[in-house]
Amino acid sequence: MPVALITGITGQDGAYLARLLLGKGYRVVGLLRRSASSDVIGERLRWLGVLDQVELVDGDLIDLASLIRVLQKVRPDEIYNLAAQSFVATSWHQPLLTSEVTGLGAARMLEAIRITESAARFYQASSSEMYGLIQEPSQSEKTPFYPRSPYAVAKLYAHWMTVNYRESFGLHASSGILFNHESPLRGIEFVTRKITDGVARIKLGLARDLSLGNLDAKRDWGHARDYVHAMWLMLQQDKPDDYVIATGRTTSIREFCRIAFSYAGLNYEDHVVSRSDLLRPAEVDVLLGDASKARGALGWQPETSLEEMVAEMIEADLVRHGAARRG
Ligand code: NDP
Ligand code: GDR
Repeated sequence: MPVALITGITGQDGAYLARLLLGKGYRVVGLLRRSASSDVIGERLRWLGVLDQVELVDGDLIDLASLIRVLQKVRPDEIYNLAAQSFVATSWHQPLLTSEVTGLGAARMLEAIRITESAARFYQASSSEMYGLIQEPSQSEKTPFYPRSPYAVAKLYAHWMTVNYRESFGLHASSGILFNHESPLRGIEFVTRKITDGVARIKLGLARDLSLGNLDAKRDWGHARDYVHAMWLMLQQDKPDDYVIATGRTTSIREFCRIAFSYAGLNYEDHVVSRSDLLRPAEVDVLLGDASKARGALGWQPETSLEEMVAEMIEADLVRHGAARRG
């Protein structure tokens, strides 16, 4: 039975990836950092019905010794490094922590692989944020990077360390440059989930308005369920490589609002307010991914449209708020 270690298993992608790998017959072990809020740990895994099928081991990307111990104990065949301080806006408030976890954390895991002489295949969760101030209208693996936040700078470091360890030490290390992907399990602080949660609250009469920042930014949004499949495909290849994963369609926040509010029979212009205090110090104005390489080499393509995903997210938020209201 193949063994997979997932860092960030309690996050959105970790939960979907765990379910995918369990379905493929893997033993799935997740790295879990200590938290005082143990009652909410595993909420996403529980939502997907797989919490009791995964093993959780103590560890933290900040603590190299814990990573070495986990690799010695678990002996994984595949390592998916998804853990990160992943919220771009927070990275300006906590740039050093973001560098420690999102940047150096990946380097620590790569070092742990070397030190333990593990033959595990390694996946690094790279990001379209690395393109930042875009240098080409459509971004592929060949497009130069221009990061615009401490988060993106940290991700770029982790990306190049992954490439460097592959070239220096022959590690089977791949980097997935994933564009934004969402789901009902997306953190509430990210704009899509903030919007679908807001739509549900307004529809149920629990709120009237929704405050957002920049409505003109554009993102290439896909579904997390489809994107974790691409992660797995990358580690099944004979040769490690880097791949862009994206839908090839870009949509503004404003248009996302229009689609989401109209799904619930509402007009976004009656409810959405743009607040200057929610703007970022530096913005990524537009992202549009070119995933031709992944389509050709991995046979990967997105299965879920933006409209289908929005509907799924709103339905889930209506259930959450409806259930909360019933107490
Ligand atoms: P989430 O923010 O939902 O999950 C982040 C995970 O990292 C959580 O499990 C969190 O644990 C864990 N974590 C944070 N700090 C540490 C630490 N010091 N040690 C161990 N674990 C830690 O992210 P997503 O699931 O959305 O994204 C997964 C990865 O993919 C991230 O690296 C993200 O930056 C990257 N990415 C995401 C994209 C997206 O659109 N979703 C696009 C491109 C890249 P806890 O539950 O304890 O907080
Ligand atoms: P992003 O996602 O920064 O692209 O990073 P986020 O959803 O936070 O922002 C997307 C865009 O929406 C604009 N925006 C708002 N964003 C938030 N969060 N809240 C608001 O109220 C709001 N109003 C407008 C932002 O300015 C931005 O332009 C995500 C994360 O998952 C990263 O970890 C990942 O690497 C990238 O996607 C790809």
